[in-house]
Amino acid sequence: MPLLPILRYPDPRLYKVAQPVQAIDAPLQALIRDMLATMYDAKGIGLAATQVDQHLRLMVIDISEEHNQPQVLINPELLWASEEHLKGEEGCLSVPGIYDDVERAAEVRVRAQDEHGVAREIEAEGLLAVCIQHELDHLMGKVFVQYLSRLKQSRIKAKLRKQEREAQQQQEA
Ligand code: GNR
Ligand code: NI
Repeated sequence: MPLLPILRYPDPRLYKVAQPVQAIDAPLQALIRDMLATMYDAKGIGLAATQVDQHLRLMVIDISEEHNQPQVLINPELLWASEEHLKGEEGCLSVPGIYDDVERAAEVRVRAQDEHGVAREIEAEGLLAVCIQHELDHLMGKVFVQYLSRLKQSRIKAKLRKQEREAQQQQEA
């Protein structure tokens, strides 16, 4: 199962809007398998197709301690979000090493198809609610740092560009 390269902020491809999945066929099943393997390898709790440069409405999530409860959400639709909001610290596999507070709806209800094409409704709170909203944002071309101040965003960009440069130089040496 090949691991997929994860796009890093501020890669412009992270700003693309994902298109609906048209068919749950063999290539899509392969993408789902590779996304799950990539998410587990990177020790993430979620991964949106956008992050692996596939601009389809697809996300994988596993918030379990044992990493044995994968959830696949195809063509997810936000049905409802609570008025109550909560602030919590977020990170992102596309923004390595950066963590900051984001305010999100405390509870959400989402409709999506699973990997078999079966429609289901998910009522989420806590970490699952945060993760679903974080992944829905990726599918709309939004990265969590875009909720932070312009100053923080430019500092984060500078830091990640420096990391990128140093990794490049390491390879050349
Ligand atoms: O692994 C992840 N952890 C996380 C922690 C708090 C809020 C959101 C997340 S999602 C992130 C994986 C990721 O980047 N998904 O897009
Ligand atoms: Ni993310």
